[in-house]
Amino acid sequence: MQENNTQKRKRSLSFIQPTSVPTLGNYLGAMKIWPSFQDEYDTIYGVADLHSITVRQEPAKLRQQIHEMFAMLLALGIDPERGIVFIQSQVPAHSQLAWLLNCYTQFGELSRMTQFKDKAAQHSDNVNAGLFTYPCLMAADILLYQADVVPVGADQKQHVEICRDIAQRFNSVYGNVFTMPEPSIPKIGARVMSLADPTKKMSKSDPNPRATVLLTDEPNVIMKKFKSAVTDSEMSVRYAEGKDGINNLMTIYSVITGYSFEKIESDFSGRGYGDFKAAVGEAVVEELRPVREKFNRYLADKAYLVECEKKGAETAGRIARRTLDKAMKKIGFVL
Ligand code: AQP
Repeated sequence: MQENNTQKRKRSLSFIQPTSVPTLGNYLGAMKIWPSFQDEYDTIYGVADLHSITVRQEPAKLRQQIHEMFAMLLALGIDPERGIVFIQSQVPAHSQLAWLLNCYTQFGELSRMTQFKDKAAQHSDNVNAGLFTYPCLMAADILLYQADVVPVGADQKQHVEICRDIAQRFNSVYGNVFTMPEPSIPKIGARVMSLADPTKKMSKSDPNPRATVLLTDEPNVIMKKFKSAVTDSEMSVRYAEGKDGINNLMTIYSVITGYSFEKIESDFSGRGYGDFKAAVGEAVVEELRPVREKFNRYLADKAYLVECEKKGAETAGRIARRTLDKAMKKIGFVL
């Protein structure tokens, strides 16, 4: 990461919560393309561990999942020598700016967030303030680094939009403090659905193991999950309204192989769902094989992981501190 390069490249930033091993949804909707951003942008990738405690986490498991998510980012091809990769909670400026931004965000705008409504319904026994103000912390994550582009899946588009509204409001009072970020959402694969209920998005915290494919699943497990994926009784591989299960499998197959829906329909015309599910399963197994192997290697080298985590937090911390100081001075704090 060149902090002071004269030919300034645009900055891209994305985070992922260490709430479990990432799913095929996280991968196809966001993570698959993250390494390619390193060619064109200054990149920042983060393990969003502060976000993950909006839902109760078991301490030892959370600690392990944070290291695992960091190892997964490296396994995907994110290179700590080319960009910044770090753990969010190791940079205190995230929590500090989040508090400031809370005071520039309206209750009404937060109440409209779909993710808040969904998660509040899912965890009705723990509708905490953090779940409600989650978008302010996410806005802090983005704005601290003056990110130009934020590659995300479709479910996070609303959060990038509220981040823009908060930045705009702050800038209109204090001048140009924050860069306005743009979301970057893939054309296909932006919303991968659950294999057990294809009307619901695939989520890593889904308690039903048959709903998700995890990036660390062994080939036989992946094949089994695809064989039992919920489809319909029509037995015809075609993309159409009301065929949520098949549409989802076609989307997954298309993103991985690069085949158009027309080609998939013609290749599987007159063949049963069994053949198609097996083909999708095999394509996913081959796509994820190198990721799983590299992940296991990085995870085994704890000393290297911790060294990269520390270095990432130091570099991120320097950039974040500059933005935080600027925002605090503008508000009127004494630094
Ligand atoms: N089903 C999905 N299809 C496409 N993209 C998805 N993303 C998540 N689910 C899908 C994208 O993955 C990135 C990282 O997500 P996150 O961990 O920051 O939060 P999330 O969106 O809440 O993801 P999960 O898997 O649903 O996590 P839990 O279960 O913990 O809430 C984001 O860019 C997201 O858009």
